[in-house]
Amino acid sequence: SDWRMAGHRGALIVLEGADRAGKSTQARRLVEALRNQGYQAEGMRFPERTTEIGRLVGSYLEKKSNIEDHTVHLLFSANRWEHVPLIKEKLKSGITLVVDRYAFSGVAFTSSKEVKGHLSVRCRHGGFKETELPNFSLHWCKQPDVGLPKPDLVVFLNITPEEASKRGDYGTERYETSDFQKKVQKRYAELMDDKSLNWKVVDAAQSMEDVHNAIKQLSEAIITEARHQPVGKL
Ligand code: DGP
Ligand code: NA
Ligand code: NA
Repeated sequence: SDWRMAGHRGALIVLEGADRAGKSTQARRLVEALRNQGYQAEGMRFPERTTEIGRLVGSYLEKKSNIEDHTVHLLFSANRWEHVPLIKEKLKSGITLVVDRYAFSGVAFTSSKEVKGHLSVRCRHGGFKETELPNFSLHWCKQPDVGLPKPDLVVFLNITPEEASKRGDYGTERYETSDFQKKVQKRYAELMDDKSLNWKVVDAAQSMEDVHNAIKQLSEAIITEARHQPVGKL
């Protein structure tokens, strides 16, 4: 119906960044702005807490339940996988999806965890030796999301932990401490070394309007570029 999208697929646009970078606000504003320009656009967010798997993840984040670290990593990933049919259908029908967090949050957050506890290893000549459990490697963390639809654009909203803390206190959910968020930032920096992905860093300390305009410009360019290309895979 609209000249901008007729017959073409939509783009998969992901917003990433530490907590308090303004992702959710910017995702909403981007969808609104794209629609005003005549594009078909919809928002999506992960974790999507309304499914059965999402409710498990939500209760874990609210600290109402404890779930073993590897297990919850797989649940976050499963929560993305259960939306893949919907993602593919929307893109195919020409809808651009603006996604608030994706697989990169999974890797950045889980790999920032220190595994607590020790492994007791039986020695050859009797007795036990305590060895530390390894931390989560980026490699391990990435595996469950391999094969997910690949974003055409990943916007990283960059904010220093100092700037983030000026925006008021963190909430009370799991991960919402400045020490943890600092580790998360470092992990994102490592993930951005992957040049097979279209990362764009936007300074999230700018005014809300400037951040919005930067993201909108990047998004419009990618919608035009992506529509002739097949959707890739992570
Ligand atoms: P929110 O974006 O406000 O709904 O918060 C979700 C929280 O969960 C946030 O602290 C980031 C974290 N998170 C998002 N995806 C994953 C994931 O795949 N794995 C882990 N461990 N944490 C995630
Ligand atoms: Na949060
Ligand atoms: Na958010």
